[in-house]
Amino acid sequence: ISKAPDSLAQDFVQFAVDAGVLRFGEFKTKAGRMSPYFFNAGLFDDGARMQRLAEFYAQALLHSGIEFDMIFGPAYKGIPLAATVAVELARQGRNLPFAYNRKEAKDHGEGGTLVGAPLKGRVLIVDDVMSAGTAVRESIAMIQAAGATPYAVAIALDRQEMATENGRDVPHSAVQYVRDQLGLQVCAIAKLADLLQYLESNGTDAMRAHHLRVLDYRQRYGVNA
Ligand code: OMP
Repeated sequence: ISKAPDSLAQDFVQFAVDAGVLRFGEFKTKAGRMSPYFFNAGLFDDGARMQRLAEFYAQALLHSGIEFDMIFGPAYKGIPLAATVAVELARQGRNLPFAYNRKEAKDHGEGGTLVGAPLKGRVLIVDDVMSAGTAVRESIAMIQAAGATPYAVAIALDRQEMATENGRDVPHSAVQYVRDQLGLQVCAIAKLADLLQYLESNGTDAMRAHHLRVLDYRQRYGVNA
């Protein structure tokens, strides 16, 4: 059963809220912004949730129509994501190689920083959230150094907010930068717009209050996307 991208995104937001992965309150982001919401993918922390998460990635990728030859998971958070998405795609009849990196190079045993299948062809990077895009840039460099093609990025949530360069806000998001300047295709299961739609249509007073705060935040830091 495949769902329209819109309802997939709404289901995903609901799933993330239920799992306590998407929270509302006051949070400081990596860029130093006070955000009324935070998405902590590390809290998808049991087998059933991981499985469901991988299904969402696979479903979003299928809808996107993006073609790729293998999967890469950047350390650390991308590693279980790449592995479980590869398992889910195989379950759906698309068995593809996957690889990941270590943060520190090993000087014994197999050596090197890359583990898994050799990097080649069109590589899909699987990560959780892209904020400034720092992590993605590192993955791109690793893939290029191995002679493969950084081709696409799959993330769970696109915050659709201004990236920062040298501590200053720039008028585009990291996702837009990766797509428009670096030429990679980007697939997000959900984005800020989906979160706003969820909060608006939820109907409870608490969610309506969160909706207003997230709207304010978008007013201040959001990009047109
Ligand atoms: P970049 O590597 O700069 O793109 O930032 C990704 C990081 O943003 C993640 O690894 C988190 O530390 C952080 N983050 C979230 O995980 N969820 C959010 O909702 C917001 C952030 C953030 O700090 O911007």
